[in-house]
Amino acid sequence: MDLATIRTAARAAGLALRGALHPTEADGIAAGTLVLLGFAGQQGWPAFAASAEAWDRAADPVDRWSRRVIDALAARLSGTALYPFGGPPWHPFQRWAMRAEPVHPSPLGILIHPDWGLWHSYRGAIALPERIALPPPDAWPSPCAACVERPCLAACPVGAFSAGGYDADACFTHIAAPSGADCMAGGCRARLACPVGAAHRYGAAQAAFHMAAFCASRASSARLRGMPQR
Ligand code: B12
Repeated sequence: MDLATIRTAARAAGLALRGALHPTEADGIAAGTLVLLGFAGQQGWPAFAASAEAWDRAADPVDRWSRRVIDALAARLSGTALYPFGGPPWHPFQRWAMRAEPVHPSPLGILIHPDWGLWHSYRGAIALPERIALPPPDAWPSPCAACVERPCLAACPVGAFSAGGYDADACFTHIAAPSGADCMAGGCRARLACPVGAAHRYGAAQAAFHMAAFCASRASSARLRGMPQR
């Protein structure tokens, strides 16, 4: 098997091949190759939007769709599927991604890609027994290194991003209130302020979906911690 075959199989399933790496002993994964799959720009969303999971009104539709599609792909490739959700503990997808493709931590915390900007995510990985030949890693520097103005940091209406990290509670409180209706409907202002990969920004339906899913995830983690629902 080679990477081109996996890329074609992933694309047929509606997913983008996000890169691959050779796990080491420190990763604790008994596999020769770990292949990352996900959404990149507008790739991935149409396949999900046309799925039964997108319309069945049950919880976690993207995660359930990912599991169905990537489990099937893993079975075809004789590999084992791993997912970024379902924790804690979480599989270290961001750390894996930094070894699989030219992504770097952005000031917002999420990884930035020189082409896709902030408009990408990981839907799963497949651990393959064989060691597949991989191209040498891309040495592209982070686009944030040359960005002096950092418009992303100034764009959040409640200043949720700072040197101290991401204040998810401040973000959630704002977007759950009427004053945050713009963020809820149009997507995260900070992410939208980034000029990198602007052509790959999510469409309105995808942006609104992710904001609603983010709200739902915060609400369920608050419930787990015994906090009042907002
Ligand atoms: C818990 C979680 C959250 C929590 C807390 C996030 C936080 N910032 O604290 C909440 C619910 C708030 C959240 C929110 C969002 N999340 Co989130 N989240 C996760 C999740 C499930 C686990 C993260 C984790 O703790 N990993 C555990 C550690 C061990 O893994 P790790 O790979 O080592 O990750 C760490 C390193 O990257 C490290 N790190 C940072 N910089 C550097 C630099 C170097 C050199 C190194 C070595 C490491 C390093 O920090 C990470 C966190 O500890 C991941 C999925 C996953 N499995 O990784 C998604 C994930 C990180 N989230 C994602 C996204 C998109 C979001 C949102 C934008 C969702 C939205 N609204 O659309 C928001 C905004 C988050 C933000 N700006 O930080 C994406 C990010 C994709 C990307 N481009 O990087 C992920 C990967 C999910 C996915 N399916 O793709 N999230």
